[in-house]
Amino acid sequence: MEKFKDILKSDVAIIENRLKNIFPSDTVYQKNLIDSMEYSINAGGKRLRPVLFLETLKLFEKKIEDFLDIACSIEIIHTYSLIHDDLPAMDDDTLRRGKPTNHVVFGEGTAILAGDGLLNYAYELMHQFLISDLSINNAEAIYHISKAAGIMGMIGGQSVDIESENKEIDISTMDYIHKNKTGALINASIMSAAKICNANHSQLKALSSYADSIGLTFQITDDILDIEGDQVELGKNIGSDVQNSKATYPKFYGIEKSREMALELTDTAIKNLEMFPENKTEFFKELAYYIIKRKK
Ligand code: GRG
Repeated sequence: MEKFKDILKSDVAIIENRLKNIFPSDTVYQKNLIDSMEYSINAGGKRLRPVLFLETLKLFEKKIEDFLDIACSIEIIHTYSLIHDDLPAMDDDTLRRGKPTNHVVFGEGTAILAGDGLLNYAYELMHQFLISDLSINNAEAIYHISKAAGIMGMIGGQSVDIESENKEIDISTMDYIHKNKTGALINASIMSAAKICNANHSQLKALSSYADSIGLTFQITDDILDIEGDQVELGKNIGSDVQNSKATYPKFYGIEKSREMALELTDTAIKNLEMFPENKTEFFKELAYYIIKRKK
């Protein structure tokens, strides 16, 4: 569907345009730090999470321009997590978004601070937004994002992930890791926008289930791409899951069963859209297919 690609391209352009000038420019002493933050933020990436946020706003007919800094904050939090995930103390990766990782270019100390700087700046931006447009819905949206990024979400999942390296873990531990490490921020990208739009209980439930289904599909696809993807197209090294003895879906279920699971999850995601007008959910449907078919 050409329309899907056009919408995606236009959303990404809007997000990247704002990201280009999002950090303070009047810095002297922190210049190297800001350079390292900008290096990773402007390195590309699919911008999946802020796109989900903007498209959910559109689903409820909200003006996306008013909420761009929240969309960018989600991408900034995601980018910090990638920088820290690539560090020698974690996955020790040298390639990300088709470029040498942050610590390879700027050194480990600066890369740690770039991640810290990005995370804190996202909260500055979100609170600046809240001060300018104070409402319970906006506060709830920011709470959702903060919780998803924290110990009850992404950091919680990541901590169990690194503790599980080289250990035999059960399926429910693996599910916990991925639901939180990858799924939580994807879920919050949709749910925070739905909160801003005052979505009702059944709409929230359907959107959360859609988000969880595409989030898990995203992870399963990621695991499969780490085995059979193309390093150049992916922009990151492959084989790192085996190298780091990670618990992955193909490791537990085999590749074919993992593919079947991803297909079933995609069906579930799409079923959850049925309660919304069909002409408004075309993008979300196509996005679910894009995630399962993605090569990068
Ligand atoms: C360090 C707190 C902390 C968390 C790290 C995001 C993450 C948690 C780890 C990344 C490791 C990984 C490969 C996870 C699987 C799925 C995933 C989140 C991939 C990266 O996200 P993409 O594909 O990246 O959306 P781009 O570059 O397109 O934004």
